[in-house]
Amino acid sequence: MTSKHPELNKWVKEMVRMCQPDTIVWIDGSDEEKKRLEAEAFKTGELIELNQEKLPGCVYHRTNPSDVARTEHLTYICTKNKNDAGPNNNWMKPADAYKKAKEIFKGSMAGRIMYVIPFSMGPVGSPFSKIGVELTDSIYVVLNMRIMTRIGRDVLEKLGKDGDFTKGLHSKADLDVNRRLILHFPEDNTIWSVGSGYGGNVLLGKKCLSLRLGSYLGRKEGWLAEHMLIMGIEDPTGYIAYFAAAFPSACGKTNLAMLVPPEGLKKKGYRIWTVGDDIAWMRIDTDGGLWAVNPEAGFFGVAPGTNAKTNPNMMAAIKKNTIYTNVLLTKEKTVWWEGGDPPIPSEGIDWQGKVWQPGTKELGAHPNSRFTVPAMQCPSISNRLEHHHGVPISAIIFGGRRAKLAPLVYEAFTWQHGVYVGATMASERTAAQYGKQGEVRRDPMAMLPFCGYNMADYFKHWLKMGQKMTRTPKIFNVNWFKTDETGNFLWPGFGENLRVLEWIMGRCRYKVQGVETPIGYVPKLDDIDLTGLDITQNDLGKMLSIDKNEWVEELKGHEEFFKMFGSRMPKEIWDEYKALKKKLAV
Ligand code: GTP
Ligand code: SPV
Ligand code: MN
Repeated sequence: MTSKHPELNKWVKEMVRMCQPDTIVWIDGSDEEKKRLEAEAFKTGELIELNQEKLPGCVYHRTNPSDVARTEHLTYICTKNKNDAGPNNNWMKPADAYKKAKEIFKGSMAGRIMYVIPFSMGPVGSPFSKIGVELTDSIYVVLNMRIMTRIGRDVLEKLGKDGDFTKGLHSKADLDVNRRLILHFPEDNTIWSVGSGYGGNVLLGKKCLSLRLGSYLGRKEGWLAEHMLIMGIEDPTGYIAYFAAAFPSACGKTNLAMLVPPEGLKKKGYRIWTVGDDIAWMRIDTDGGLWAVNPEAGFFGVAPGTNAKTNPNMMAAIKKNTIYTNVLLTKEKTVWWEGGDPPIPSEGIDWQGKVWQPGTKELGAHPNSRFTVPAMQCPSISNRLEHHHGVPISAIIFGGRRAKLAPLVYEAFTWQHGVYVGATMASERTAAQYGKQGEVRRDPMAMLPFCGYNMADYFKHWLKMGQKMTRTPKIFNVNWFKTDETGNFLWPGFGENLRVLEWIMGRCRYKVQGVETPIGYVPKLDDIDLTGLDITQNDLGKMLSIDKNEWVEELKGHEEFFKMFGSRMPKEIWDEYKALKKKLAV
């Protein structure tokens, strides 16, 4: 088979010549095809079939132990001009990058099958969707793309003879970390990924297309591609307020997007609708407001810590048709992870393929082990997921892991100040990326690893978007991760976070007042509903307090970060910096 698209056929042919697969298979997206691919992967051991009585339609996969998270140091933006990639990205000249990767791709698929996956980010045919084609030698990738995006025949049909598409090439090659590269060529609408089999490195529709190339396109075309969840909160009158929230990887997007109202707030009758858990594409619609769509069709969520208490909606979703990666495999072919529901299995095989028992020093599941599940299986999924306009955004929420400093919640004074709040985000490093865990690093808008161009221009783009809107969303910052002197979290988090969202919703509807502080508005103690919680107003006061000395110290970090961008940094951001410095001085 080939397609009706001469340019696509020509490109596939060229890539085949380089990678030398034995066979080429065009993916049609059918159920029959899924079964066939699974059967093949069971034979080779690429996948293990799970207990079909307990977990119907579920499969298990282990990645190479040296290949369990995104490798940011091997991820490059390849633009002609180095300054266009900016100090926030690794950069390589396109010609050099192609040459270097070609050496690894050459013959890498010998003895293997090349799968051609046409996929759509966003509903097939929607005016805001983007089409890509991923070539890969991994069945695991095909089956994941099948859940995370819309794939197959309909997409090719939509692409027609001459539609635009992103060219994505992936080969596991030999999975050698020294021969691994994740390359983005925004000027060619092309992605080359080699030497990895881990999610964010190889599901090219996700971080590579929807965020890195997406953000680049967004600036060109006047929209935003963001690392954000999208959720709706319905009040008892039936009114739904939609929020988009950016937290760095493994900092709570999935959990917040599908939270279940806590016992104490239940009688208020709130209902949560999940639109997305990782990526938001946002445009200004004809009403002058900001509207968001989730371009994905599934969730690629962190397993450890997910249980019936922290995330009951996800636990319900992942009972069927789910791909489990790097979790613990039990004797009865079910799965488990640290922080999962009891009982703890008496024995199992860990993420590295070794025998594991309770008390074994090493973890059963890798901290960044994940599940891949169709979004439609989530009980709280919004019917707006398939709607091409998406949902109107009332508030944008930034947040990260900060043991100190950032209060539980505060509201920015204006859009411009909100951009500053997003631009100065920082968070402790998690297992979702290689590097020293726990170290605080600046991660503006949770986009540091995903902004496909110079971040100074990105801040400028955010400022411009604000000017273009006639009705800007309010901007907030939250921190669920503040700790006491002994390192315990002060705030219970998870479902209880609704108490903070309730205040945010009240602010958006001008129903509650805020208390002005140098960094923004915080809630009055009475305005956070603590019903049913073992938290006093005094405790809450601590979570909302602002220590000027700590903030003065923090400002040095802001300055240092902004200076990296030199004269490209927008003046408005420096104005906000100066205004904050002045407020902290009194
Ligand atoms: P990516 O998929 O990597 O982009 O991350 P995400 O932001 O969707 O992360 P996720 O929701 O999966 O968060 C995972 C980690 O955050 C787990 O360890 C959770 O237990 C923890 N977590 C989530 N919400 C909360 C919270 O409200 N409080 C606390 N203390 N931990 C939380
Ligand atoms: C993240 O790391 O932010 C993720 C997982 O959402 S991955 O798709 O691997 O990037
Ligand atoms: Mn993410």
